[in-house]
Amino acid sequence: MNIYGFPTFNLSKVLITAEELSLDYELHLLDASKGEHKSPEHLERHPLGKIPAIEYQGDYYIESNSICRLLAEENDNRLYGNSAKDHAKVNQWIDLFGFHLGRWMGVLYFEELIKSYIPNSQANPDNIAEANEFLQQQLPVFNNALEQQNFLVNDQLSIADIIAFAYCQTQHHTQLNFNDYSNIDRWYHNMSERHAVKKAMAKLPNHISPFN
Ligand SMILES: N[C@@H](CCC(=O)N[C@@H](CS)C(=O)NCC(=O)O)C(=O)O
Repeated sequence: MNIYGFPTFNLSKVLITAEELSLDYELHLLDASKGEHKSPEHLERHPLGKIPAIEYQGDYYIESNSICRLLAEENDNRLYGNSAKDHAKVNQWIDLFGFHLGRWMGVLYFEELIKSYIPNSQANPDNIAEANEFLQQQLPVFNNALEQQNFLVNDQLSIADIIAFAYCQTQHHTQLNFNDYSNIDRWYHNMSERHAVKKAMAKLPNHISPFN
C-alpha cells in the first residue's frame, strides 16, 4: 500500500490505523508549500487535489474516514467490529467527530495554525468564538462517554478512537485543551502512549502541521 499526504490530522488517522493493523506501507510525504498535492500526478489519486489518498491493490482511495474503514474491514474487521450494530456504533462516533466535535476542532486548526502560514491572512475571531461555543457544548458528551470505559465503543480500540484522537491532536497547535475534561485527558494520554501511535507520529516530521 502507498499512502500520500502531508502532515495533518487527516493523514494521521490513516497512519495510526495502518500501524495498529501492522500493515506494510510506504508513506509518500508531499510538500504542501510547493503545491505538490495539486500536481497532475496527485490529481489522478485525488480529483480535488487533497490529502490523504492511498493506492491499495491497484486502486486509489480517498477520504480519510473511508480509508480507515476500508483498512479495518480488509483486516478481519479488527478495529471496526463484526456486526451492523458494531459498525453503527463506530460510525456514530466517526460522524459525531466529522460533523460536530472534529469539525469545530478543524475550524480552530485552520484559523490558528493554517492561516498563520497563509500570506495576508488573519485568524477570524468570530469563527474561533463560534467553534469554542460549540466545543463547550459538545465536549461534555465525549467526556461522559469515557466515564466508565477506556475506549469509545464496546470498551475496545476501534477506528472511532483513532479518528477522534487524530482530531484531538490539533490541541498541540490550537487553544483547544482538555483541562476541564479528565476522562478525555486520560483517554488521550493512553492513546498517545500506544506503540502504533508513536510509530505513526514518528513518520510525520512536524507532528500534524504541514508547515515547518
Ligand atoms: N474529508 C477529507 C478532507 C481532505 C482535506 O481537506 N484535506 C486537507 C488537509 S487536512 C487538504 O488536502 N487541504 C489542501 C487543499 O484543500 O488544497 C478527508 O477526510 O480526507
